[in-house]
Amino acid sequence: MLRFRLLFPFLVASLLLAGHTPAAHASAATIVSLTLNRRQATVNGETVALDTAPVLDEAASRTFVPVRFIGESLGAYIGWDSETEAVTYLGGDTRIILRIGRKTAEVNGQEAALDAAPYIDENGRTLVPVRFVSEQMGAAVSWDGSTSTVTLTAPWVGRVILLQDYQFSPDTRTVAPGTRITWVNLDDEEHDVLGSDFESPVIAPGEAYSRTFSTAGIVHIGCSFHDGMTATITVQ
Ligand SMILES: [Cu+2]
Repeated sequence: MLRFRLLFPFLVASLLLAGHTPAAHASAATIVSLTLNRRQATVNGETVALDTAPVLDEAASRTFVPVRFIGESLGAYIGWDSETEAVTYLGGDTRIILRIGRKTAEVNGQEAALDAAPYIDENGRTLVPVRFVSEQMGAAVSWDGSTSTVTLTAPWVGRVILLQDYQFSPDTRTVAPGTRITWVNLDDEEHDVLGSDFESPVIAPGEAYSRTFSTAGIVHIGCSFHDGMTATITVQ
């Protein structure tokens, strides 16, 4: 599958371009609640089914959750490279790479230590440490021992749009003001994201770009390399 490359110029450029989005709609937030051994979580009050329950690694005293759940609830893209058994999270300006059985991760190209390694359970499900991934993505994590509940609080609502097969996928999307969209290029060629009042840097294969939409309205999106690529984002 995809090999993700680490391109600091891209990260720096996207920080410069997207980092100073006005915080006028700072009310956008994601609150996720998970309970040990329960296959139900809540995301902003809505119940979400988990394919496997969060479990406690007692030796490390760390809670593990299914790999997709955190990424999806916090609005990040989740990539899996079976060759290297690596999980990649791309959301906002953060890229986290975790490897099965390894207590070392990579966050924006820097090594970071884990207390407990991601693993594949006896049912073939991949689990990752919830606190590490959430905190590295910028969410606050709290633990209530009396109810065995982990709560994640992120100051954003995130959505992912793929650049795949020379299309935006999905090509129409309605989001609340303050939503952060992360575009991920899954093609083998470069794309960019062109709006009427902004243009992303070139997005190389495997790279991402993100932008927060604070103002209500309809945003028409294109790619300056490929005329046929169009999408509409409705902010309301
Ligand atoms: Cu393109």
